Amino acid sequence: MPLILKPGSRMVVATHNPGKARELAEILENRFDLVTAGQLGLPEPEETETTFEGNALLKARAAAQASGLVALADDSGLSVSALGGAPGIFSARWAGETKDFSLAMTRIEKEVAATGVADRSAWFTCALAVAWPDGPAIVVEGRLTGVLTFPPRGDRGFGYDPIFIPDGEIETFGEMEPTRKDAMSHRALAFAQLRAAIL
Ligand code: ITT
Repeated sequence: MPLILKPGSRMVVATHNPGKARELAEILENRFDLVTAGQLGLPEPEETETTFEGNALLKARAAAQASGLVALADDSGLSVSALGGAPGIFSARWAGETKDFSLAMTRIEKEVAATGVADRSAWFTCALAVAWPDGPAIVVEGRLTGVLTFPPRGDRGFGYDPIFIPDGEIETFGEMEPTRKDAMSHRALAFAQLRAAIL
């Protein structure tokens, strides 16, 4: 049976990151009756997989099983070419227990400088997984390339947005109008695939 999501159906967004939850709600444009994992008091599973897709599936499945609802999860992160793709799936973990992204951005700046490599290219990845409570699941991935800039610029967005300028743009994601970010982001690219697959 093909996997289909009906507009208006109730869905849990399996994230505890408010920045992501806001962007996902904007990108989904009231298509669904959304409730967040935080609102349902669902536990945050440990991210034990080694890929964005693996971790997105793990989070979606855990939320679908715990809630009995269709669940959407996002696993995402920033990969830096000069650092061989780090922090990648460890993007949230580089900000430490206190989720201090100015610390994480400074670490990236220092580690890139220490390599002596001139390349400042980087990319954001977003894996989106949808899991149904009775077992089926689907996962897709979107990627957006850009360049890093230091010091960080702008206080919009979240996470690593202030150091990332998408290719062809002059503003960082931290400076950009949120609707512009939502139109081009790795999250939007992943959602376009999801829409093609199940909507
Ligand atoms: P959940 O697992 O509860 O969804 P999390 O923040 O732990 O929240 P991830 O493990 O997927 O989520 O970590 C992704 C990190 O990558 C996130 O904390 C951000 O710092 C960063 N990131 C992902 N998308 C981003 C974006 O659009 N802009 C800036 N940083 C982003």
